[in-house]
Amino acid sequence: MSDRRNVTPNDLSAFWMPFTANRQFKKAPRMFVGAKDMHYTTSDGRQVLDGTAGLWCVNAGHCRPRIVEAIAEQAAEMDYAPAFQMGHPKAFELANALVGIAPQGLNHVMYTNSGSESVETALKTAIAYHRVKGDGSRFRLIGRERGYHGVNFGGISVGGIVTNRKMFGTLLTGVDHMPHTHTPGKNQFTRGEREEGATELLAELERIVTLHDASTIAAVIVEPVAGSTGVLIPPKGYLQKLREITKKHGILLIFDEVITGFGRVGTPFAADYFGVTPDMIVCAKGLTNGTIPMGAVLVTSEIHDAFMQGPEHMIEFFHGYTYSGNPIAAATGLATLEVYKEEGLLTRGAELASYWEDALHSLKGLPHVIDIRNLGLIGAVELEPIAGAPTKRAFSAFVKAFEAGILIRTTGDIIAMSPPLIIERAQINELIGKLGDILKSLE
Ligand code: PXG
Ligand code: PLP
Repeated sequence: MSDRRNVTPNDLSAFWMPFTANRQFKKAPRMFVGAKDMHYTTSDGRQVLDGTAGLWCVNAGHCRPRIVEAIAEQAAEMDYAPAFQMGHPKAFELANALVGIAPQGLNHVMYTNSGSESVETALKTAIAYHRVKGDGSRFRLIGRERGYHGVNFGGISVGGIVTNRKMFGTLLTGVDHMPHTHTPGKNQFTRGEREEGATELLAELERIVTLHDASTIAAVIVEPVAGSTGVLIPPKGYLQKLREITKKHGILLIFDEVITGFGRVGTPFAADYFGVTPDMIVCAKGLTNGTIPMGAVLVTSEIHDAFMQGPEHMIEFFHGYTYSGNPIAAATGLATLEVYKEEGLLTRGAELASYWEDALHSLKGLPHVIDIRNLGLIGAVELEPIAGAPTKRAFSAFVKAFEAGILIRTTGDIIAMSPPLIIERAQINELIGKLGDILKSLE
């Protein structure tokens, strides 16, 4: 056989990296080679405090022994079982455990391998649900400007990030968007949720519903708190009103809790924090502490039961993935939920929230800081963009932070943080203290 390899060892060119400035990265790579609890180890042996829980996913901190063991044991015991027309116990156990921590009424679980796949699953379920109920004219989907729902076609269609959409043609048809919940110029430096704005924002939903007629709309999908586009906190009452409006019109409400799920805002799900129960919850990330890819969609009995009709030998829903409920992922999810439970991590964010809020807002007044936002253990610091060079200032903060031993995340000129829920107060001080020094040193 001829040698088809045309690469040299340590060549970085073959891997086309996701959501990365590839050429810039490969000139000056930033590599992690190890992780433990709150820290990463870099390839040059430095410790970096994780201010972002990886990508909003490592909620219990890194390389937790219980989770590591569960992965190893399951890999040795049974690596894979067919997902279609066969089962294995841990997928059922995990579904029960998830229903146990989910808001009341969300009693059934479908598995996926990511947030993006969970979004597709939820959108398809919504449209199919109306159809099995004999209401096939409800096919429209409503998302929101600045919403992030992953990168697959359905998700970018309901999503509202221009750069993620504009390259990809016509997307899904029959989609409309509500306005995002951020009102710059009105609500800077608000701690948590602001008082005003819910009614005006949702008048736009009523307008969209009137335009298309409610009878054509299947579902509204929102992130309870938009994470990816820079931590946009809804005003008080917004999600409650959204629930009322969707219910009134027979429209399903989907909460995309890929970031907000599993304790991020101080409750198991953001649905609990806001006291609003949607018809479906989309989750991923924290479900397995970010270790083994897995996502899930939680649905009400009403939705599930609507499909359970027709001859019993027939498949009820023609949807699923090769790896839906994969044994290693299911074992990992179970171990993760055990760690969350034993350490009280699903509510630890509530204990730390005010300390976190005070620490973040202490950055007010530093150079270039034009806004600070927070909820639970999520925070964002928005910087004034450099004229003519948007994103550059925040990216340079990111690189300096990495050099100074803290991991932050930037989107546009917004710095976002979401540390593992095991963070200690002293580590919050270190994270915010170092970030403050960096902000003072920026051009
Ligand atoms: N929905 C929401 C609300 C998300 O935040 C997804 C769906 C997609 O999940 P997957 O697993 O397919 O990536 C996400 C993912 C960031 C960042 O830094 C956010 C995400 C992913 C990567 C980076 O803001 N969110
Ligand atoms: N493409 C082909 C050719 C396949 O056979 C399959 C699954 O069998 C898929 C895509 C979907 O893969 P997955 O189930 O991992 O999403």
